[in-house]
Amino acid sequence: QLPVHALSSASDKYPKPQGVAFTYGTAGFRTKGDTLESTLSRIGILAVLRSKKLNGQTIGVMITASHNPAIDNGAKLVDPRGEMLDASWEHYATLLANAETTSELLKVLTGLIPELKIDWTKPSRVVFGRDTRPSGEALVKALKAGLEAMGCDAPMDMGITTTPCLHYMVKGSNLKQEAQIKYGVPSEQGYVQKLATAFTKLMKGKTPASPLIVDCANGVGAVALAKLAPLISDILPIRLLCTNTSDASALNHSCGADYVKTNQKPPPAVQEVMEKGQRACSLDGDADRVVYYYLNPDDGKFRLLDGDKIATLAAGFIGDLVKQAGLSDTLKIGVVQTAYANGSSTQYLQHNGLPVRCVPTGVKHLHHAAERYNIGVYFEANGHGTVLFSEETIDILNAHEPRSPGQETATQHLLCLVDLINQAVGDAISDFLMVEVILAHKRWGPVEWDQGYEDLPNRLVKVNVKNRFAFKTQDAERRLVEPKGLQERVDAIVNKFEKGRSFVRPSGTEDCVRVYAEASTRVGADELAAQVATLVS
Ligand code: NG1
Ligand code: ZN
Repeated sequence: QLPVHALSSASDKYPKPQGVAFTYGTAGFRTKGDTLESTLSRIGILAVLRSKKLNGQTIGVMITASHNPAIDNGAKLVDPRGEMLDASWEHYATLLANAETTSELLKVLTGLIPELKIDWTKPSRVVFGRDTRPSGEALVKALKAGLEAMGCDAPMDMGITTTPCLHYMVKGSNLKQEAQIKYGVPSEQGYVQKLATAFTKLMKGKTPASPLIVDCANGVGAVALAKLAPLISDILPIRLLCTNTSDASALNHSCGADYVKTNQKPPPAVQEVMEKGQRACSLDGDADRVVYYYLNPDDGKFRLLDGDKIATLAAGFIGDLVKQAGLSDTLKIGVVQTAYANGSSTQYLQHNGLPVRCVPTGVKHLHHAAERYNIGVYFEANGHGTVLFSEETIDILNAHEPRSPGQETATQHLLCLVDLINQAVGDAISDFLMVEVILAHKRWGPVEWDQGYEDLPNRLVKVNVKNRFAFKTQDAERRLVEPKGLQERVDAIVNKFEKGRSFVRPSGTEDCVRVYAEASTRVGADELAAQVATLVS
């Protein structure tokens, strides 16, 4: 039965701060790190319930605030197959986090256990990790208090690790022994080894690439790459920048994927060393997101190769491999985007015969939609994403009897890609290795990659409003249904701009409404965004 005594003392030790309401949103809980201790202790409680509910399968907890400033922190739960927590449980997370007192918490729990039909006799397994944020250590303590109070059997602490590595761990821990041998050892070392091996196989016979600059956002990506980069340095020399994880204030400060995407320029530290035509990429604070960029060899202008460009590159290359393997009638590829995908990228994909679906913002929506294809490519424009191969697809590839050496090679390449690309969640490191493989196979530099299509000029602005929840959307967030009448007024403005497109949605991670606009010219995109923003505020 519910260990009331242990739970009470854990809860008393980590009282909920008054006057704060926590919400489990798109990225789990996220706010100032020093207000999150009670929430973490309660996440510990919920993780145990979730594990028991799922018959003792391993559940993950990742403590990170990704690209946000060092002072923020956050936490999210990872389900057994390495995916985000099932949406139906987000509500319970919010419920537990907001119980004002210990007795209220116990009351909520007493109600939840029968409601969720939790069998208390089941075991519970939890693995957790954190990024490099200073508040992480205290939050781990609080989490452990919750886990221990619930009698969790030996929770596993991965220490400082990347978000995707934690997801990999969770997925691997829940595989049966035979499947696990194929998948890789569920440990950080196992993951690094798996990536290095797959990358080495895929790069066999290719000329070593020119050096790649990687901006680690002064975050945990630096720690992970310090282990991986030496294993592949013969094939891909990597120049690691922004690797300062000892100075907390440096995290995501004037560097990282978000800086590059938002400011449309290289971080100062990269700018200093970057040569024209050389490719660079920037990770975010927990290494689950990546964007590429380069300086145009002719005029030195900054060119961004964002998540959309990565998606089109990957979908094109994998599509070609499927054809070469003789499997294009069997394996269907699809691309999943959000409304933030540049209109040119969508058009380009459709033009190349690739089915494209648009879903609401947030990795979980993209992931689920991508699972419906044999091979599902999904990326957010900001660089979160991955390529999923369904179980059936992997079986088909393994059983495929090639009719020519060409078919054989293509099939093997596809199987190696399954290992290289994180199947649980997007991984900045695994993603950039995939990009490097594709560029090497195509003998492309960033310029050739960039030539597929030209991004429409676009602008993303934040608007502070009184109540962002008053904004309700439909059609994958592309249209407002509330406030009433507002969409019609947005449409009227959009119609004045050539190739104009704009939409308004409430952020799931910040207290604001976002306005996105694109148009045929820079001036047009800016003007459209400004006009729609004025309408909204
Ligand atoms: P919100 O705040 O809901 O717009 C942001 C990003 C998402 C996703 C989440 C999770 C944009 C416009 N939005 O969501 O794509 O990455 O954070 O981190 O980039
Ligand atoms: Zn992130």
